[in-house]
Amino acid sequence: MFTRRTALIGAAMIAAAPFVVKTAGAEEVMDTSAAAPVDLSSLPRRKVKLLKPPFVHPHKQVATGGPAVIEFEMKIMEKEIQVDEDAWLQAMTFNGSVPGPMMVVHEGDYVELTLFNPPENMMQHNIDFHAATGALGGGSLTLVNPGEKAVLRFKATRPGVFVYHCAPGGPMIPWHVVSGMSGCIMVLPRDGLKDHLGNPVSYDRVYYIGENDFYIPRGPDGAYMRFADAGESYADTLAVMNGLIPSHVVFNGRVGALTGDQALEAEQGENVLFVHSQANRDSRPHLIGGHGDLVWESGKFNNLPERDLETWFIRGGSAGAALYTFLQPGVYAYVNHNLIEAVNLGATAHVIVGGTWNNDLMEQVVAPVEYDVLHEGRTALP
Ligand SMILES: [Cu+2]
Repeated sequence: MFTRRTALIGAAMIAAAPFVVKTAGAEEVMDTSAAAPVDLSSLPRRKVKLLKPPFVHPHKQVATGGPAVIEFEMKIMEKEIQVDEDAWLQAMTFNGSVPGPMMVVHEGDYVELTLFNPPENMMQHNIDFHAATGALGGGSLTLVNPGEKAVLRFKATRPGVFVYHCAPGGPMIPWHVVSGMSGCIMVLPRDGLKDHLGNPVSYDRVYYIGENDFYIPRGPDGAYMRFADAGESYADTLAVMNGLIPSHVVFNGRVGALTGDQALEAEQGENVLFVHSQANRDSRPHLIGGHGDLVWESGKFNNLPERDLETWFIRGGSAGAALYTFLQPGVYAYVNHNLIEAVNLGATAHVIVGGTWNNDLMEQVVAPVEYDVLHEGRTALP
């Protein structure tokens, strides 16, 4: 039932970190060639092009017709990314972005992913879908060396938002994940989302926020170290990783990825679905000045959503979803409410909401003004 497969790693990698070869080389691969074939030839097939987060490919919220086979393609790219003004990471990515793109299907659909590991890469990769059943979430059927591709099909049987990530074995697993190899899939109920009473709800926009903890080492001069490739970065990065104190905690791959010109947008009155994933570490999203009207904190749509949350909890290795109707215009900060991580380490996004201010919900009755300290200061309470 199990066979073993040897890792293929570039010569530079071997020279830089010979121990990596040993740990990655003994990954168990499942042989399913004796299983009875399944005939899906009667099902319609749809090919979907994935978008770079925070955007999500066009999709129907309520399925029309029966289950289909939804075809996706992803290319694994090992490349350096800039994480902050003074920090770079030898990243490993699905489709070139951190996080990888979000996929959307409906319960009962089949997800068929072609995973490419281009020859210019140095390392073996795979994909573990938390939404899938069996074979390490697909990880043991998709282990691809540089220059190889694999096609995995799984049936999306459970509705919710789920993490996917690379898991090529041993210490490669956490390293690849904190190097950027994670993303999210949303499996919608066929009849769409429901509120706490079972009434249908829909969203006008959906944004995918993937949170990452990075562990970038500092050199003797105190500056962040920059490396020629991932292999060269491994030993120093591992030392920081094992201290469990991230150098950066960011949304969508870098400090400021979702602020300024790249801030999220919405209009007053719109329902916005925020899907938030963290493949490695706990998080606690909070929308400053707003709420989670309906929150699937654990991200699984067969559970009733919680209402009116101020902050919600994303367990490391999971995704959650929060639906909010924006009632006031302005700039909202969407943060990890560990405020050190939000402000000092990077986990802040902005949502710019257009519309007309409602003084009934909030009014600045007196704008900041100097007061008469001698007079008012004496009469004011206490
Ligand atoms: Cu990988």
